[in-house]
Amino acid sequence: MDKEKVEQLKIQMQQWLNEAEEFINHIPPVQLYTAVGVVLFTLILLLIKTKSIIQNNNSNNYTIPSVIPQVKPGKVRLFKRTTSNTIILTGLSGSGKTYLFYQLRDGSAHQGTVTSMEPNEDSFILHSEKDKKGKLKLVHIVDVPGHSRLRPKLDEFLPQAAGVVFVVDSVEFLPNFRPASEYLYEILTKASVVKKKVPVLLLCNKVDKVTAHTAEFIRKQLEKEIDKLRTSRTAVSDADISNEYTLGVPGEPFAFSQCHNSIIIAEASGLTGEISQLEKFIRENVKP
Ligand SMILES: Nc1nc2c(ncn2[C@@H]2O[C@H](COP(=O)(O)OP(=O)(O)OP(=O)(O)O)[C@@H](O)[C@H]2O)c(=O)[nH]1
Ligand SMILES: [Mg+2]
Repeated sequence: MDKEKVEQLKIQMQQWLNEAEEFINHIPPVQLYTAVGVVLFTLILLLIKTKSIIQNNNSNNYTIPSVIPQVKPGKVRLFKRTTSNTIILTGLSGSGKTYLFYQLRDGSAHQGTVTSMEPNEDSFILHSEKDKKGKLKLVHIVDVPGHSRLRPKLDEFLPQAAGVVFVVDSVEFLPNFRPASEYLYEILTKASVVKKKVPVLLLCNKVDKVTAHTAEFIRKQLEKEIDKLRTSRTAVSDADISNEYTLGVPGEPFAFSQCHNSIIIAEASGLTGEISQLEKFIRENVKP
């Protein structure tokens, strides 16, 4: 009984093969070669893409397990998107990120914002450019809360960042410069920032107050503190280090100019809307 079935199946398959052969013989050779070429090309593209996904995932797993892989499973993009329009606002809690976010979007500070508990994000045309004609590109601004428990959210957005704005409170700078330097150090040593050379703007905010420290003073203090952090962190055993990259030039005092990504410093006031240097940074990194 079983033998009979196998025999029948064999005959059926032989028939199919004959039909397929006949069908192929009827196709003009040019069409046949083109079809084979297209299939091969697609397979090669898929192979290249899969290889790069595996490499991405491997490097992320090895270095920072918490970083979300750049390509999510199921979302296979054949061609890498080369331009991003995401700008991330980061910095300690109370430095004024949410005020800046609303100034950029609405041209007003939405007085009375409270400590943010969730990232605030939106895509829009900068308020100051709303009346401009011509080619304008939407910018995607993400304001990541500074509370230490919410900071891991940053890792979700960094892989798409076209630029990072690190907001510093220039008025309350001295009581906060240690935690601020630590947070900045953490960002500057992240693989997602170093590898893609993401430009960073150090934005000294709240300059409307006369007691605000100058950008130059803030830069020097941050550099000094990062220099100390660099020495102490390198001394810790390798196993405890979550930062993948070391900063600056060994043996030389740390300076932002030694970083491979561009790090610039500017001033702003989210309260009064003096945000032209911030807008310039956004425009330079999110091109229409
Ligand atoms: N003088 C002055 N005060 C400001 C300015 N920007 C913000 N502030 C004050 O700083 C407080 C905090 O500002 P937010 O924008 O909420 O701070 P944040 O960085 O979003 O803080 P988190 O959401 O906790 O991370 C505000 O309530 C304002 O009182 C500024 O440009 N000048
Ligand atoms: Mg906020």
